[in-house]
Amino acid sequence: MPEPDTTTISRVKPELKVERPKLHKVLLVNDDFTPRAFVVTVLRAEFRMGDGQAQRVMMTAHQRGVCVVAVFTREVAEEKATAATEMGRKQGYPLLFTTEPEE
Ligand code: TYC
Repeated sequence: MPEPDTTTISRVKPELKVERPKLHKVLLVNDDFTPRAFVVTVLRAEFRMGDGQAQRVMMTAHQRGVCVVAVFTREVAEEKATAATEMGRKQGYPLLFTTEPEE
C-alpha cells in the first residue's frame, strides 16, 4: 500500500512587523512681539482651526509659554511648523513653531 501524500502545515504564525509611524507634536512658542491677532491668523490658515480654537491655543501659549497645536506624522509636522514659522518671518515677527516626537 503506498503512503498517502502528506502536507506539513506550519503552526508558527509569521510575526507581523507593521509598526505605526511615531506621531510628532507641533508646538507654538510664545514671544513678546508677535501680535495676538496675527498668531490666530496663522493658526487658522496653516492648521485649519476655527476662530475659537485658534484663540484658545494662542492664549495658552501666551500664558504658559508653549501650547501643543496638533499631532501629525513627522514629515507633515515639520512641514507645517516650517510653513507657519515662515508666515511670521515674512512679516518680520519672531513667531516660532517647533516639533517633538510623542512619547
Ligand atoms: N505674547 C504675544 C503678545 O502679547 C502674543 C503671542 C501669543 C505670541 C502666542 C506668540 O505663540 C505666541 N503680543
